Amino acid sequence: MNWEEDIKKTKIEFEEKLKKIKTKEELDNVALEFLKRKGKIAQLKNYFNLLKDEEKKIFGIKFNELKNYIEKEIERLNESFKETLDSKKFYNLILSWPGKKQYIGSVHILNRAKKEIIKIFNEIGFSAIDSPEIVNEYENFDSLRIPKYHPARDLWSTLWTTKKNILLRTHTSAFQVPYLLKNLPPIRAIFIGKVYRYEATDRRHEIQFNQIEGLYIDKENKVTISQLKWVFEYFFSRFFERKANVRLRPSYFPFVEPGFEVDLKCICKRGCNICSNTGFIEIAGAGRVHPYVLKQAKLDPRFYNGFAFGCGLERILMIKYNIPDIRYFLSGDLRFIKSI
Ligand code: FA5
Repeated sequence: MNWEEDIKKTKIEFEEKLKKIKTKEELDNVALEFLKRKGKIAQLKNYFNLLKDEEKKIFGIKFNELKNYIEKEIERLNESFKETLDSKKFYNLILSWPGKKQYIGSVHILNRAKKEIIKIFNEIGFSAIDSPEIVNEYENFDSLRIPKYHPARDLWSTLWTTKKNILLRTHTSAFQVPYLLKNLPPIRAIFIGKVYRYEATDRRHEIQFNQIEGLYIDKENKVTISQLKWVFEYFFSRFFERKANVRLRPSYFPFVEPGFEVDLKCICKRGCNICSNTGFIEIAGAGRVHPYVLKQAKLDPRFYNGFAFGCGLERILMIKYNIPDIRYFLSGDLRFIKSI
């Protein structure tokens, strides 16, 4: 009955076995062998019943030392097995899983379309110019022959800022005079950007939408309405990727004379929802720049002449992609954004 010898032997035996362990399963077996209820450590405990009181104390210390040592070693090995298992899992993940496609976002359809439109107009010599969205009353109205109290102001329901005479532009035409004041003809420019109207929204009307403004001014009566029609036909043929048929219908805008509504022939044969069964889709406003506007830009209407047009960006995208409701554009609905 030599407990000291038994404690030593148990420790050596444990260490020998520990050295040979290669798998987690082997470790579990060794742990069981030493630590289970009737395992090697539990057997050593029997000395408590056999030893005298003074020896019990020393034995208790040595016994606890061994037990703690074995438990710690097993725990340490257990941890290292866990780590290798985890790293194996990690490699499995990379090597064997099919890659999960991440949606990293995309350029919004409105921005894509703007780029595309600029490219088309560049081809026929129009430059894209940045224009401000916050303008003054003169730029948006007065410079364009829409004085205060003129009923035509009602055509553009306005969002005013808290600053006197400052508003969110209701149309891109607000940049015609400021641009002409800084640039001498010949001018071929487009301004694309947001405009704002204080009006009820529906399938075809938004409170914030985009317009493409075109401005062509040259001297000596070089610019003609047939050129205006050609520009529309060229632009729409390229944009819709089919031959576009355009109709100019007399209309009224205070800043052009004569003024037109530009209609695009619908692809339907006998009428459809998009063209409200008329065969044509109203797509833009246009006309010959009014002499009053040229004068505001310090240009002599006897020598200068030109045309301007304003087209709704969302409206032409609705036709191109068959979008039933203009409100989808700003909805932030990913199903819509991902679909086009
Ligand atoms: C104008 O804004 C004129 N500035 C256009 C113009 C420019 C005429 C130069 C002559 C010379 P209008 O309000 O019709 O016109 O708007 C032009 C286009 O913007 C419309 O043809 C339509 O395509 C689009 N649009 C108008 N209101 C809305 C709205 N609430 N929501 C979406 N698109 C709209």
